[in-house]
Amino acid sequence: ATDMGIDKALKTLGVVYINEGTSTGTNSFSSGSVIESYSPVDGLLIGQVKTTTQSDYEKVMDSAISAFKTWKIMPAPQRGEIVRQFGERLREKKEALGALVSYEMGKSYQEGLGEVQEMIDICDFAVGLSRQLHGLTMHSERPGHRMYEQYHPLGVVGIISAFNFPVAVWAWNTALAWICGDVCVWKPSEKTPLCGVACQNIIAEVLAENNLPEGISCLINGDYRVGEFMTKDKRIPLISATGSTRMGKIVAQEVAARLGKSLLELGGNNAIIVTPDADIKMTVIGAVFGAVGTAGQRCTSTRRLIIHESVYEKVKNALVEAYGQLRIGNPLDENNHVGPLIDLDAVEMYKSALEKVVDEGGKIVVEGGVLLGKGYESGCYVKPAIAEAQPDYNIVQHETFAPVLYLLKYSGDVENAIAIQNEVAQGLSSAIMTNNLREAERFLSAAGSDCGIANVNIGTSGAEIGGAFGGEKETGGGRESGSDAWKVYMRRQTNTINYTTELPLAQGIKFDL
Ligand code: UN1
Repeated sequence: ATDMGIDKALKTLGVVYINEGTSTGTNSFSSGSVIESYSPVDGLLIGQVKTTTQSDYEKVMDSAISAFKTWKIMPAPQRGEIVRQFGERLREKKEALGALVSYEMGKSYQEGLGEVQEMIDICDFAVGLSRQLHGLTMHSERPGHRMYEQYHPLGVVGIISAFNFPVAVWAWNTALAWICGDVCVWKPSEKTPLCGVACQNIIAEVLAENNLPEGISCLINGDYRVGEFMTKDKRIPLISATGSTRMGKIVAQEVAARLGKSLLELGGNNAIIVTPDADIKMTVIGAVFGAVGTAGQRCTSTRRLIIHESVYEKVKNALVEAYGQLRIGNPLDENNHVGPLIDLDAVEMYKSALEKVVDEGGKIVVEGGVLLGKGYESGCYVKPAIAEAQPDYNIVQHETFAPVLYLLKYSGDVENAIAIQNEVAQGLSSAIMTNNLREAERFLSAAGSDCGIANVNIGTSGAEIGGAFGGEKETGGGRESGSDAWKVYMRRQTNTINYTTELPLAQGIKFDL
């Protein structure tokens, strides 16, 4: 177990405990109704925040817009220095923030720490990037002309994040946006508002120490109605939203209606293809972590295993055995593998998925169920389940944010497995387990996986921050985090300079006066 008790963690993070009032988080201006945050770990009330009203929101936007004036003209490497300090502060507070993530969201303490590590990693990445916001130079077709492009800050970036990664997804966006010269307004999930307050407190401290306006980082609280203040606000050129496909479709339309840009990270329906000569031990580790890690609440969680008939029974038996060893319970106790779901609604969706798969003809191989009794008082702990199913079942086509894994069988060539893998509406993460070079390359080729992430001999979850993260189709098409994902946070400008005394026109056009 962690020696970072939750009281100590909250104190370290400046988050107000329930008996002592309401957490505001600096620069949140919130004055609306109260959101209470209950822990799915023990069902207890942790704390509360106030929602942001429309007039609070106007104050937030004023502070963001005014901060942008200072921030956008600061040299990018100096902005990088602020992000470096933020990363340092995260290193100091890693245990406390990891514990709060674990307690408020329900993922294991190890995974809570892992999430903070992703924040630290993206800060390091952003610091280096702050000296590499490169544009190209081109050769002009006109004599005595120089042509090049540069990237300028975009403005206020709106970030809407989900409960399952309550701190890391914000950091992926905000660390890049900051070095790009943008200021950010963040609406964390209303299911994990205290994580938002904790992060805001950390960055506010760094900004104050550097005499910078806190409007560089703003926090707003509430549900989708508060998100709507941003999606409809034409002062916000970019909205980055993570969550369900249903939410993403609404956000995309609202932002598109005013010709804003959106970066969407939506649902996944991620599969691992298990080929005849897959390493079964590696397959089981990858599949079990992918399916039950974070209680199946990652957008990269493994939902489907597409197994060749020749190894089907072997893989199934190994999985049943592995599931038998899973310890479900308090995620702050490091002996447990699986923590609770986020809330009782999530438990209902889990139960309904298991009913549906049976209704459609599926067969349960590892029984699910809600856990009751001592240690499970919150009502949010469920048993990870496995069902044998057919690829075209309605429920298999659907993303259920819970530890439910579907076993699908294929025969013949790997192409058949790839076809099943691609036959869903979502396109986030995918994997193949094989020692056969031809199969692996086929899976990665243009005729292979249609997902944003395609792995060989690795599961579907646990991507590193250095690559671009995101997916195709109903996953929304956005890319954030590593590679050149930064470009979406900037506006590109093409510059042509004439250093002659003539004014030749492009395309050889003559216009003599
Ligand atoms: C998410 O679930 O929204 O690849 C993000 C992973 C993590 C991030 C998941 N690095 O599983």
